[in-house]
Order: sequence, then C-alpha cells, then structure tokens
Amino acid sequence: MAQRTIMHVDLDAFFVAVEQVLNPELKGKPVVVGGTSDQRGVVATASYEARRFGLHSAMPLITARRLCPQAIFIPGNFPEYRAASKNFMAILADFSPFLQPMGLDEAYLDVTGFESLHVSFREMALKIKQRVKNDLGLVASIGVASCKVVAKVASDESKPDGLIEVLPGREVIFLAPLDISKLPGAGKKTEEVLRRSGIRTIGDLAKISRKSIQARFGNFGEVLHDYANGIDNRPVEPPGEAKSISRETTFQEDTRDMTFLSAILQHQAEKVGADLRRSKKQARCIGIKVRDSDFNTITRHRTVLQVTDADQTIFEVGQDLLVKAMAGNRKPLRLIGIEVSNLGEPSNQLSLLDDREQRLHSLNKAIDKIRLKYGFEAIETGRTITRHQAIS
Ligand code: TTP
Ligand code: MG
Repeated sequence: MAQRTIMHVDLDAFFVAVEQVLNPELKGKPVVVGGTSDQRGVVATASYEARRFGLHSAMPLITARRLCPQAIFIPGNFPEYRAASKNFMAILADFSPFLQPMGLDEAYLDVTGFESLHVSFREMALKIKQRVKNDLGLVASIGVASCKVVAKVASDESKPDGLIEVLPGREVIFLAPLDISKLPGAGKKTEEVLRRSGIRTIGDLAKISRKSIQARFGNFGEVLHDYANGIDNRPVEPPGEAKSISRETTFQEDTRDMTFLSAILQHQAEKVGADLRRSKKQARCIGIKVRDSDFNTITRHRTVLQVTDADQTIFEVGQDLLVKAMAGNRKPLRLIGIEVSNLGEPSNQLSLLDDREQRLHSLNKAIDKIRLKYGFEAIETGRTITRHQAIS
C-alpha cells in the first residue's frame, strides 16, 4: 500500500468542554457530566481537573462524589453536544474531504499529500487545533501517523491539548513501550489473557510469533498483532460511502443468557436501523457476528426478500441467525454484533409489495424524531432495559 498520512482528531473532555463554553464559570474546575450525584448512573465525562482525583468515564456517580466531593455535577444536554459536534466536523471537512467521523467528538482524516498546502503536517494539525479553539472554544488533541491505529494511539497519548506526529518508520518504536491496554481493539478480557502470558506492553505483543497469537485468538489475534506492529490498512471511509453499518458489544462476562443477548441485539438493531434511516438507505443483507470464550469468531448472513431499514426486521433476522449460530456452538459468548449490508436507496415500487416495511418505516421515523430531541436512551423497550450490564 502506498504511503498514507492519517490524522486522528479527538476533543478533550468533550461534554464537559461544551458545558464550559456555555458557562465559563465552570472552567478550570472539577466538573462531571452525568446527572446529579445522588442519582444512580455513571460519569459520562469528567474534566481533567476531576480526573486528577481518579474520576473517569463509566464510574458510578456515587463513587465520583466520594472521591471528589467538590466536583460540580451536570445532568448533560445532548442537543448542545450534537450541535458542537456538527460544527467540529464542518471545521475538519475544511481541511480534508476524506473525513470519517467516529461518534460525536472524534474523526479520522486522510491528509495524504496535503502537507504542501500547510508547510508540514505538524503546521496543518496546529491550524486545525487553532480553528477548533477560536471558532468553538474547544480543545482538540491530534495524532498524525501512517495508519489509523497509530494515529489513534498518538492522539490518546498526546492528551490533553496535545499533538503527536509519528514519522513513517517510527511506528513500532512509538508503540512498543506503551501498556497493552492502550492498544485499540484489545478489550479488558483480551488484555487479561495477554497479561497472564507475560505480555505487558504493545512491544511485547509485537514481538511474539504470529503463529502463537493466532493459535490463541484466531484471526482477531492476527489483527491485534498487526496493530501492535503499526500495520493497519483500513481506509478512511467517508460515511456516505459505507458499504455496511454495524454495531458490536463485548460483555463484561461471557454469557449464553438469551434474555440478555436478545436485549443487546435489540439495542444494536435499533442503532443500526437509526443509522440506516439517517443515511436514507435500506439494506438487503442482515448479518451477525459472535465470538465465543475461546475467541472463535462466527459470522452468519441472510439476504432478505424485502429491503429494509426497520429495527424490528433487523432484530428478528439477527435473532434467528444468533439462535442458529448458538445451536452449533455450546461455548459462552464474549461478543455479539449485528451488521446490515448490500445497501441501496429506498425503492418505492418494491415497498408496495409489503406494507409492513412501510408502516415500520413511519413508526421508526417518529421514534427517531423523539430521540433526536431527547437522546437515544429516551426510548427503551422492555427488552433493551436488561442490557445495562454490558460494555461496548
Ligand atoms: P471520549 O472521547 O472517550 O472522552 P472525552 O472526550 O470525555 O475525554 P478525552 O477524549 O479527553 O479522554 O468520549 C467522548 C464523549 O462521549 C464524552 O465526552 C462523553 C461521551 N462518553 C459517554 O457518554 N460514556 C462513556 O463511557 C465514554 C467513554 C464517553
Ligand atoms: Mg474525546
């Protein structure tokens, strides 16, 4: 693959930073977004001042209050975060059309060849940081590297208010001393297994033989091994060009609890369906992915007769595929995921054949509207409520 230059841009303490723009009195203080501390719930974002007390995302609010009683707790305001995110992405789009947003506050940019416009990649990154600061009052950290995974690790390492450029050829040297937990893709469980075999740093993983990692983790292990060696050919994919839309979830504990797995799958189907409708696409193919406790990964796909963007159809097909996949494998699962592919524009003629899809489409569009206003979690079904012990 030809030499590329990728930037990973990620906003610092995003939700809190937006709150600080709205109310400058919060600047420089320990601030937590995620409800008032007497409520149940978790920290969504902690300011860097609060992180000094050990606070972090996903920590129960009760614990956060105990560690840092003087912190200011704010319930959160999703429409404001969404608006800030839109402005942030618009700034990035001024610097490169090859932009792949990842959630609200981070994006990859393919900037190959663009250094000549800005003197150097470093100057270009500094300009991006400056624009984000001037226009939005937010702080962006940036990693520059030859591939996505190294750019991402670089931006993480540079925080807060950072910029790290990893020059071509220096990827392995940059990654090697870092703790294995810093490698994207290696979840808690993988990390534990690796640590037990004496692998502590990314460099330790990079050095072990490909055969042994493959034997232990299958093809997933090969990907991790490549990442650890700074090898990652994933392209920066602008969202309009997505060939598929997917969600996957890794569990805290391996499980075969069907109620729980259905809840997760339903939530994933709702997320995927919402993405489909937002991009005005419909899918002809629905697939699932499961990974068992031994890291064997199975995928199953089905082509549906009627193209769909309905959460309900995606879930039903996904559930059916999941049950079949589990019947052929008795091991507990550590991950499940759902994917829709073979995407196309909605066809009015076809939908005459089946008004179920039409009705579901209208219903789901109404739900999308409510969620746009009040946040995705504003609507939960009986099924999705049981999923809350999962991590994603
Ligand atoms: P992150 O980029 O992971 O975190 P951050 O921007 O707060 O802090 P930093 O990047 O400087 O480390 O996530 C972006 C936003 O997503 C974050 O502000 C809040 C939200 N979020 C949650 O709601 N729950 C979570 O568990 C995480 C990790 C993030
Ligand atoms: Mg961030």
